[in-house]
Amino acid sequence: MQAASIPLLVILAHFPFVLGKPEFRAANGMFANRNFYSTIEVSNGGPWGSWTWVDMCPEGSYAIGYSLKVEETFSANDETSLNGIRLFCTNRTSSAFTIESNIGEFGYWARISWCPTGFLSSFQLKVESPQGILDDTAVNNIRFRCSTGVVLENPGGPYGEYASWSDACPRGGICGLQTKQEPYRGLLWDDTALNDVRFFCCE
Ligand SMILES: [Ca+2]
Ligand SMILES: [Ca+2]
Repeated sequence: MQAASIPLLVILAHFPFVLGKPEFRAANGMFANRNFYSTIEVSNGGPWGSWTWVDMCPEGSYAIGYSLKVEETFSANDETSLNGIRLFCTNRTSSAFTIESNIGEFGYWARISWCPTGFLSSFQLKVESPQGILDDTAVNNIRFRCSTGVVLENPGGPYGEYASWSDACPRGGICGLQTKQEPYRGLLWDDTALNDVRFFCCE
């Protein structure tokens, strides 16, 4: 039996997705100085907040999955919808880290969606336009397209519309992100949390 168990261990070490999710650890900016060759953006982000910090996948790995932190609808008079984006980075062999830039304080992390093969490569934002004296939420949802063409979408907020897709990473894939967040302003103010995001492409 010894001879049979060695190939199995080799397979598990190289394909951690065979038996479900590997253990992902939070990168917490550990790889933030990784080189990238391009930034991909969209033009329909919200007007509030400011750009926060960059978080990057470790060298040699790319984002192949994501999860969203979304505040439930009708949870409050002041809704914020999308609060955070977490990317799952791996080289599909040994490395497994999550990255997330700054996140808002409302809502919960929901399901993870994965590119069946390839990497996250482009994105599209669903954004509610400014509502004046009414309640604003800014970004409500995001779609990703994988390098193989598969489009991923998870449940998000109900408000707003999708606009144009970003450029796609021409080589490699998405390997980092930076969010534009409106910090929590307090009880008497209209909060929106996440307002925009940009992603980085690595070789
Ligand atoms: Ca408002
Ligand atoms: Ca609001």
